[in-house]
Amino acid sequence: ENGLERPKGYTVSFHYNPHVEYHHFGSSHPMKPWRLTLAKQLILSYGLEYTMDIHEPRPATFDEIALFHDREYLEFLKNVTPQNAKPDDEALLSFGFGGESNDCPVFDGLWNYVSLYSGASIHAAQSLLNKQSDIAINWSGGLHHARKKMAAGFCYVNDIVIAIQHLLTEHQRVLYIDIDVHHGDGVEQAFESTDRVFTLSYHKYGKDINGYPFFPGTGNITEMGPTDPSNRGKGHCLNIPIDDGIDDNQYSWLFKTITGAVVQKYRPEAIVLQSGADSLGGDRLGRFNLNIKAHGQCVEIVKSYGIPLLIIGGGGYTPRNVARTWCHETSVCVGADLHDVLPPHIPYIQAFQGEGNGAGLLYPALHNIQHHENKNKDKDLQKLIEHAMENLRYLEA
Ligand code: VJV
Ligand code: CA
Ligand code: ZN
Repeated sequence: ENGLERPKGYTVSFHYNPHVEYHHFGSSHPMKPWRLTLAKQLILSYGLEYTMDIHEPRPATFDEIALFHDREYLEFLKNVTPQNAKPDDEALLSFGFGGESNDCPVFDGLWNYVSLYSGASIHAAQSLLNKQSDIAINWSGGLHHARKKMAAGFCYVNDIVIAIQHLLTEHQRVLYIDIDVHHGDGVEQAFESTDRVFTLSYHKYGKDINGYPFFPGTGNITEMGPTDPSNRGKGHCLNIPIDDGIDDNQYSWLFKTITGAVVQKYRPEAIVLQSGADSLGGDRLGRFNLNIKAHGQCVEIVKSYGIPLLIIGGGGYTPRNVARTWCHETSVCVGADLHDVLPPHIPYIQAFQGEGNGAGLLYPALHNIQHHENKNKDKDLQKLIEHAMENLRYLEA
């Protein structure tokens, strides 16, 4: 008896193919698929697998990925290897590979990697559609920057867009919510011309320490998709630009107020939540000061709407905290309370030991680690909320 029982009234399903873990972007690349190994080990150590339906989905096929992506791009993606890639090849560059930044490297098993995480998102969406589950989870997905024929920002195939396309076969309106610290630009663009998907992204926006805009450089509050009044997608997109150092209370206030208003006005039939963990304090690429429970509160709020929910991962570049967050959020989904002291005998326990006060705990105080000065004043956020509400008026007309 571990105190974890199957919650009554709704079902949670977990979609994960462990082969994703074995892929490497390159030695010092910040995107580390083995963070998924850590997350899975924590989830298993707390016994959460007994509270959900566990699925090991097969990789997505070429045709399944071509539901969104360009076939020529996919042929390239499928066939390119570190051995045959020519660094100044025009096709390579035009598809978003190589170039000055090495954001999207060509690595061994690339096609296998993209088909594994996409397969899990498709399978999770199917499980919601055939009502096998009410909340479906895929921590290996959430690659929100990928375009129809281009890789961008560590993302090669946009599993979110494909999953939403599946949900649209039976649902009239799908709400996409993105709490990754980066703007969910690829998903926004894919659905910019339809009113059947509303995209809502919270992200860091503005000049970075080095004077360059924070990646990808888009997502101001004024960016609401197409401006042509005849475009059905007009107004079905909301961006919430946030400055460095936002704290738990401010983020929760923004998230609750704005997401609540969108749900009330748009009345989605299904929700997709990209829960990128790079919005946590102490993230290697992030700029916010959020603690794990504040991040998890977003999941709690979205779950409380009682609408079919697909939860996917995304960014997250301090692997131990990514694992903690996604383990906590899995527990939020199934309605379990986890002990702050990590269970004994977890594999890779040393990964959770090296950080002063937080060592050996599930909920270390992340807002103190690499603290970013909070540049968000409450009165600025109040103005931001008012502007967001103003933007939502388009939904009523
Ligand atoms: O900021 C950028 C692009 C540049 C151009 C070139 N310089 C070198 C880097 C800046 C404009 N890219 C971002 C991409 C972030 C992608 C986030 C993905 C997600 O979380 O939203 C969803 C999964 C960026 N920030 C940091 C890096 N790139 C970065 C890339 C590396 C690296 C270190 C930092 C690539 C390779 C290696 N180190 C070895
Ligand atoms: Ca975001
Ligand atoms: Zn990110």
